[in-house]
Amino acid sequence: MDTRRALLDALADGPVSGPALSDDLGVSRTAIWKAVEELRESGFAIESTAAGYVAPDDPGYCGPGIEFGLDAPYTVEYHDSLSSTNNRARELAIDGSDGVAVVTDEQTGGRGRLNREWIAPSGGVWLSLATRPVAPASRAPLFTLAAAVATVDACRAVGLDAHIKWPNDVLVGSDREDPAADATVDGDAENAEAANRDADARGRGGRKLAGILTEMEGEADRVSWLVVGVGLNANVDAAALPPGATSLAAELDTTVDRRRAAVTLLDRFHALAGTTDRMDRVLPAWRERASTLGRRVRVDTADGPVVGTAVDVEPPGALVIDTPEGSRRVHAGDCEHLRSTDT
Ligand code: BT5
Repeated sequence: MDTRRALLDALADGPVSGPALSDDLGVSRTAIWKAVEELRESGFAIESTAAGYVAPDDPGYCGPGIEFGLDAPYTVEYHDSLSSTNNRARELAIDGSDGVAVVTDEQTGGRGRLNREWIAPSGGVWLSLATRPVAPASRAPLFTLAAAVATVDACRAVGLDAHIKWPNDVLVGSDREDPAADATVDGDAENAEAANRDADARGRGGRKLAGILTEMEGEADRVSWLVVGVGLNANVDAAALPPGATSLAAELDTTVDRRRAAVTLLDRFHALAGTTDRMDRVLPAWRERASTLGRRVRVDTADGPVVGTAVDVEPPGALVIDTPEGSRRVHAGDCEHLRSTDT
């Protein structure tokens, strides 16, 4: 383990004496001092006290701040602004990095699936994990599902109950609610704006809080690199987002601890998909958090629309849909939740 991470781990347990840590790690005192200075320069304000080095009360939303308290063996590369964390993580993964999370405060060229635009102003959790998993390429969809589970748990950790719409949307609220009806009557502009968002969200299965973009390269029998990118609208003004989208801050009416959300997301992802032998945990965890199962859906696939009742998700992430023509397995596509009367 590198000195900087060992220092962060030691600080999590209380004050750290430089000389004692240098003995424990078998590195020079100068190396410890340098690690302290580097962490301070990255925004993690370590204090020097009579008892030794002490972690700051607020570790901050920065690289070491996110690594502090992280159980997963990931390093975090933090930027104030990037075009796309997926692009940076892809560069790192191609160069051989495994377990580096790229995090940025804002993205200027964020991407969704099929090169759609992803709006990512300052205040969100925009992160991509560069990995080189030992897995066949056919298992790649499981990483997307694991990231969706991890994102729901991150939302729950900061106080908002969210759910998953197959395959990669994390939503809040439901298209079975109809809050728009009341809000428009009293003519309140703020409520009307929220009502419009809700109206637009109906059919999408709720208001979209987060999306996931997985990109990979590999042969059939082996992934060479895989990047899982998550965009979570945390402390973002909902007015800056597209219709039908929302943020944690808008839903909770207060700003959330982005550091906590990012740490939970990375730790949960690692618990589910950090090693291939754990991956049989992904589908049960996904089913528990999904709102798509049991719903009438329409999935637009490359071969045309499939309409029916979503009954299960099967390895490595296919949606099983009961249709009048029989059971269909859908591997990719945009999924719409239908009202029971829709055809
Ligand atoms: C997704 O695509 O939902 C995947 C989004 C992944 C974004 C992350 S951020 C970190 C990493 N770096 C990147 O460059 N990307 C990843 P898709 O299902 O195609 O949804 C895209 C659609 O969602 C757009 O066409 C808009 O309608 C809508 N959209 C755009 N920005 C949004 C936002 N911030 N919140 C909710 N919806 C948004």
